[in-house]
Amino acid sequence: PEYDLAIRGGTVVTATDTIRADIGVRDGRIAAVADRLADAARTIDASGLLVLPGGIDSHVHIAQPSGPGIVMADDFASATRAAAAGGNTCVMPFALQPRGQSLRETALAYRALAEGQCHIDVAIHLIVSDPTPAVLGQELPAMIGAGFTSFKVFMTYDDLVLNDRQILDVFDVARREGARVMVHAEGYDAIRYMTERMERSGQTGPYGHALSRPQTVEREAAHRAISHAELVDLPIVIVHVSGGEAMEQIAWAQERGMKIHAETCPQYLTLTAEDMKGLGQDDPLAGSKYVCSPPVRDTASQEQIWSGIQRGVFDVVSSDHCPFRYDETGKRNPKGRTSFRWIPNGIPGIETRLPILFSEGVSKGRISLNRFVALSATNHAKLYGLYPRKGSIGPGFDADLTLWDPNRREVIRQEILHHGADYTPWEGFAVTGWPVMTIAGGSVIVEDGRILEEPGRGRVLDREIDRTKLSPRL
Ligand code: DUC
Ligand code: ZN
Ligand code: ZN
Ligand code: ZN
Repeated sequence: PEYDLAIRGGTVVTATDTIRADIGVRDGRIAAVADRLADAARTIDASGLLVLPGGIDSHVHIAQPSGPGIVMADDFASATRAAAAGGNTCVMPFALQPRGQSLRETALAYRALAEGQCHIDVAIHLIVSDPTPAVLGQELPAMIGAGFTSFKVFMTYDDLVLNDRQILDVFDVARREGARVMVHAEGYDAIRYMTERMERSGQTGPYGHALSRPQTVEREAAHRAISHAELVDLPIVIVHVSGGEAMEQIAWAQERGMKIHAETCPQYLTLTAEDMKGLGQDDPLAGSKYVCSPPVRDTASQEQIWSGIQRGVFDVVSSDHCPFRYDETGKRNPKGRTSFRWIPNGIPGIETRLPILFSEGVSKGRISLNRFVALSATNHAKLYGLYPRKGSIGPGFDADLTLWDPNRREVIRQEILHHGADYTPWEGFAVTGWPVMTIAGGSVIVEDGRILEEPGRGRVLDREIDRTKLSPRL
């Protein structure tokens, strides 16, 4: 037969087109997209289904060191298993540089952790926490050249925060070397001040987390990051934007022609700070299941973020999957009972990102199918150096595909998920639209929630710098 696999009769959706077509796969790549195809060794009937580029989640945390006594709930096997079940074929986690440790050592050790353990391909970002002269002068340029072409910097957290001069210095390296920088924009000193104020006033429960990090601290940091990016002349991505205030700063910069990209996440479209009050629950730490940073806001913020998605302020919707269990090693840890400041920040969402975005976005008529594909796959590939290998459907692309039933109704429940966390913040959340098959590199790896393979197929991808693509048209 001419093809290893043919997917027939589906509606093929890319960021720009929606067509009825068959897809022929050979040697793990898409060989043809056509009206009618020659013979294939295996045929999948996709009639009634959408055929989408596999989801790419460019912001996930896997097996990341998270502080004494706190264990991240997913390793590479479980995170990529859950991602695949949720319709994804590529995820991008972070190799976090502990202060005092070489960036090279960090990156290589993290890659070794991933090798052989993944169900789907991964590409690794760095987190730069210690921009010493050696890191700025040699290590960071070397690692960028070695395929770690993107990294994140933090404007808060004791162990990660960079000061303004350090941010300018790493931006400068990124500009010279052609790397993509993601910025966690929340102001460190303002958060510390507010945290102490909340603790003094007795607001120590999970909801205090929201009060300690109001939109003001995010808006200020976003503006500061934008200003630094303007000075250095570096396009940046401001990640996990939670509400209208930071978004307005980004829109303002974009209107002035600055290349500021923005990411948001399903939690900012569907959850609110009220969830952190744990109303009606016996356990005073129940609200900790929703603690993430920036915090989730309110329904007005959700609408603002939707309007930003519709206006094109946002390029990508990622999960910011950052899974901690609700047991004693996670959210409900003993120190967390004394103050919210000890509750680990982050929620699991790698498996539910696509269904929530599809249901709230496409099924509810807020965004088109094509925009869904752009926000969930194509733009991730373009921003982070995986395009035109991944992120769309056409000859030459990896055969990473998700068959999607746009009409299937599901209720999100922990018991149907595949992640390592012991809860989902979306327990009981009803969606319309669900992934029914995930195909990675031309192989069916998930069918109807069943994982068909042991981990090991997924590769760790090196990326190359293409300076002409640093500011892709999205
Ligand atoms: N930032 C993230 O990107 N993820 C989880 C926690 C955080 O602060
Ligand atoms: Zn962050
Ligand atoms: Zn953009
Ligand atoms: Zn994150």
